Amino acid sequence: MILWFGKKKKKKKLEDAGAAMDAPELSADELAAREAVAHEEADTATEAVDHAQEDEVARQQEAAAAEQRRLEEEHEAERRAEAAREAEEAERQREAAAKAQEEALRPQDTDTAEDSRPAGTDDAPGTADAADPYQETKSPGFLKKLSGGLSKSSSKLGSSLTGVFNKRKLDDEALEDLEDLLITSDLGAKVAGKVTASLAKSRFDKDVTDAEIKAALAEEIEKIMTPREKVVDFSDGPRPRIVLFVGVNGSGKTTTIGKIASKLKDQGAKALLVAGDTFRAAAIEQLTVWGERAGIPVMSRPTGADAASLVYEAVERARAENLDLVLVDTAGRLQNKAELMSELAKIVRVTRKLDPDAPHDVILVLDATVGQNALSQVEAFRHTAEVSGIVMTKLDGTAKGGVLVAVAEAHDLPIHFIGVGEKAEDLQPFSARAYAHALVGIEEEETA
Ligand SMILES: Nc1nc2c(ncn2[C@@H]2O[C@H](COP(=O)(O)OP(=O)(O)OP(=O)(O)O)[C@@H](O)[C@H]2O)c(=O)[nH]1
Ligand SMILES: [Mg+2]
Repeated sequence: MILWFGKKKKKKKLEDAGAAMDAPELSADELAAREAVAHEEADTATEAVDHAQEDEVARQQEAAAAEQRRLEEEHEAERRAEAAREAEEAERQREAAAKAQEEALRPQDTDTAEDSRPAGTDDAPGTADAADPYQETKSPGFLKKLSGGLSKSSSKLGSSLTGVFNKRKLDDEALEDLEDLLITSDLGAKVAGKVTASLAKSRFDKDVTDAEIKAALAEEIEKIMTPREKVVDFSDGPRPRIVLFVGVNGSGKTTTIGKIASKLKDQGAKALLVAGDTFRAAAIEQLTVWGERAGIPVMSRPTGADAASLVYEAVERARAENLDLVLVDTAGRLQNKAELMSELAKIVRVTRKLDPDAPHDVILVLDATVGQNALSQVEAFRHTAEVSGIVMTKLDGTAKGGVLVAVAEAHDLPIHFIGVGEKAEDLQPFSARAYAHALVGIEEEETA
C-alpha cells in the first residue's frame, strides 16, 4: 500500500516536470492576464464564502422572526381567548338576570313547568303516537322531538313575531323592527341583515302577515344552513377511523360520545371508547357507564395520566384488533386556557405519529346555552385542533337555538348532529329544513 502510494507520487512528480519543460515561455502580458484570472477566481471563492455566511445569518434572522411571530400569535390567541371568557361571563350574567326577571314577571301558568322540562322526556320513542304520519315517513318522532326541543327558541322568536306583522306593510320601519328582533334571537347581526335584505327584495311595500314572515324567515334560514347539512357515518371510511371530541367544559362531549356509541352498537360497528379526560375520575366513570350500556370497550388510565399517550396506545390497540373506529373523549377546556389547548394540540400531534391522516374527525361539541360565545369557541378550537365538524347540544334547554344559524353562516363546517335531550335517542342528525321550521315555530304539518 505504502509502496503503491510512493510510486504514484513519483510518477506525478515526473509528469509535472515534463509539463513544465513542454510549457512555452509566457510574455509579461500573458503572465499578468493569468495572474488576473487567478485573482478573480480567488475573489469568486471569497465571495461564495461570504454569501454562504450571509445566507446563514439571514436564515438565523428568519428563524428568529418566525419564532417571534409564533410567540406574538400565541399571545394574541391568549388575549382573544381571555376577551372571549369575559364575554362569556358577561353573557351568563345577562342570561341569569333575564331569567330572574322573566320568572318574576311570569304569572303562574301551566306552561311554565312544561317549558322547563327537557324535550324528549315526554317524547321518547315508544311513547309517541303511533298514528303520527312522521313516524312512518321519517325516524320515529324526529320532527316532533326537534320542534319540542327547540320550543324555547321558537317560542321566543315566534311569540315576538306574532301579531307584529299582521297586515302590516313591509316598509323600512317594519324591516328594521324585524332585524332588531332577529338579532335579539341570537341569529346574529349578519344573519339578521341577510334575512331582512332578502325579504325586502321580494316583499317590500307589500302587506304581509305573521305567517308569511315566518315562512320567508324559515326559507332564508334553511338556505343558510343547507350547505352545512352533513350526516356522518363514523363506522364508514378509514379503518380504524379516529374521532376526537373536543369542546369547553360541560358542553356535552361525553354524553354525545355515549349517544353515538349506542347508535354504533345498533349498526354492529367494532368500536373502542377512549377516556382521554384523564383529569377527573368521574369523567372516566361516566364514559365507562355509556360504554357498558352500549357493549363497547372503554380504554382508560388512572387520573392524572398523560392523555396523549393513552390515545396513542388506543390507536395501536385498534389496529391490532382490527377495529372500525376509536372515539376519543377529551377533557373540557375553556378556549382561553392556553396550557390546556396546547395539551389538545399534543394529542393531535401524537395521534399523527401513527397515522398522518389522523385524527380523521375532530368534532367540536358546542352547548347552545352559551349563545353568541359559541362563535369564539369555534374559532379557538379550529385554530388548535383543526375542527372538522360540529355537534350542538342542549337545544332543548335554551331560547338561544338561533346561535346555530350564526355559526352556520360564519363557519364552513358541517353540522353533524344536534342534541335535544340527555337520552341516547336525543341525538339527531342535523337537517337544515327541519331545524329552520322548528326554530321559527312552523307547525309540523307545514313541513311535510
Ligand atoms: N338537556 C340536555 N342536556 C344535555 C345534552 N347533552 C348533554 N347534556 C347534559 O349536560 C351535562 C354535561 O354533559 P357532559 O357530556 O358531561 O359534558 P362534557 O363536555 O363531557 O363535560 P366535561 O367533561 O366536564 O368537559 C350532562 O348533565 C348531560 O346530561 C342535551 O342535548 N340536552
Ligand atoms: Mg366529559
